[in-house]
Amino acid sequence: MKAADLPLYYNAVNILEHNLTTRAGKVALYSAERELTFQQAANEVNRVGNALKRLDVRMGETVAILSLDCAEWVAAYFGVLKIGAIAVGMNTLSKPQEHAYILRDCRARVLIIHRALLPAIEPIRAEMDFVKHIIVIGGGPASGGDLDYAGWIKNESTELSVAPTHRDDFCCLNYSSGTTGEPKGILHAHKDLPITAQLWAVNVFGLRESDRTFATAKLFFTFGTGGNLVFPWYVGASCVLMAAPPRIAANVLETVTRFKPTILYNSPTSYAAILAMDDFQEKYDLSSLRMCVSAGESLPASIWHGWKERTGLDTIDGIGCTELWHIFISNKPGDIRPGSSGKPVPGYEVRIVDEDFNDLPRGQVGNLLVKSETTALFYLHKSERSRKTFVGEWLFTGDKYTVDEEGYYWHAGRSDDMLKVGGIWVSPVEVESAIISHPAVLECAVVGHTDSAGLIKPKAFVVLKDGHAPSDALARELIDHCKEKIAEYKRPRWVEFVPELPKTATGKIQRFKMRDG
Ligand code: 3UK
Repeated sequence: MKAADLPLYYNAVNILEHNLTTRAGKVALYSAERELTFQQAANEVNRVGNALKRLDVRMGETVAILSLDCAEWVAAYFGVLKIGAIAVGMNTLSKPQEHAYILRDCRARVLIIHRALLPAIEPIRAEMDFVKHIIVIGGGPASGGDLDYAGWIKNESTELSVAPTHRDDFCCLNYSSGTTGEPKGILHAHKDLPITAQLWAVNVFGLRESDRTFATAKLFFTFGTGGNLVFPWYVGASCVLMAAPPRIAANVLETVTRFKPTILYNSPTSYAAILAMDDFQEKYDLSSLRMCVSAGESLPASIWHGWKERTGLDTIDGIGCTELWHIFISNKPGDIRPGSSGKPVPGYEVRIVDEDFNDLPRGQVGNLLVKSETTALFYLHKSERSRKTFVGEWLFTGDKYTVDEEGYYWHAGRSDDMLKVGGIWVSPVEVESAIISHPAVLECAVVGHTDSAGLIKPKAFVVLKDGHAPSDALARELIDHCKEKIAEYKRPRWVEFVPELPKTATGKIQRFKMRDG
């Protein structure tokens, strides 16, 4: 499928609404809190759209969503799209200062937030210059000037005409972290949703109407928005949402047992956490699953085989990125090389090149470039950075890859110092500044280190100030110190005390010298 196959004036709410003619009464969304049919979902989307228009939200404006995965997240998302506005899916794990930056950068006037996340914005309320309306999901009377979501949409009409959006109009904005500096805003157009759904979910993965998806990747990641909302609804299938954190393996297994999905989208870290439980196959019922997906970081072959042995299920590992919206190199049911990312998804072109953009022969490791109609156009408010990443028609992914004689692609790390931990970006610089804020630390460097499951986790090399001696207790204290300063998944799992760090002549820390191997 190509963009030109879509109508010139296309709105991605069609992914929901095309279901109304033939399967309006089918359950579209399952969750512990609410269940919605396609008709109910469409009605609530229209109510939200009307309520947003009443707040004077216009085409092209942003609306921020900071919520656990729930029916209201979905209604808010498609409500925003339908009126031609741009949905900003915010990361629920971020700290208040990151929220403050993003709300300022995207200039959302309306913030739709889950009650459970209110503490994350209390400290920054005074800094939220652009936000004029806060809508609170999760029941109960809202405090101060905030509006309660249910009351806000209650008297709105379930009729709403779709905004005349161009297929190239932006519809969603996601923020992705970099090594230094602020997160990068990545905009996608309405066309990118059906194109990624068709090219990967239908043509490669074989998603079908009878499927029921469940993703541990949350809806604020495009991995989650695609895998667990846009793709199932594109083919008339249903999705299962879980508000609880996916870090806890029991939450994931209980949800599978209770809601019986056929497809599980998961990260390698979460597969490893489940495999670490001795008796999960006996305690939980995974018999509804027919196929699993892994993305966000590389899936080691040992985890692929461990999962196959214990569950009998095949896992499709595919690499995606926010800049392309979804998966662009993937294994395929019936054609899997455990440990590899598979082959380019038809519709995406890829190249492996040296530092001067010359194509490299098979077997050599180089920089991965991708060409696609779904590539974002730029990073919002970051022209310098954009020019380095969006090189003509090619996207510089920052990933190192090699392709074997049979055409399978193998991930060989990153060309920057960024780490993917549990499928989520971690900047070594951010972890280093958390560690350096401890009074015993002179300087430090954070790099990726492979754990016993073959997964990358942060490791800190620390130089202590005079008068402080290395000890296990101090190592633990530094890790606890990080937990207070930054999101917990970013904390170092190991601390190694060293007398000095390797540096360039100009004093720049050479993190690559401390990596494994
Ligand atoms: C890494 C992988 C090896 C790689 C994503 C599926 O992860 C997603 O998007 P992000 O923008 O990160 C992109 C980067 O993550 N990566 C992702 N998947 C794999 N590395 N094997 C993999 N299977 O460094 C890539 O550049 O957070 C994943 C769908 C949508 C997504 N946004």
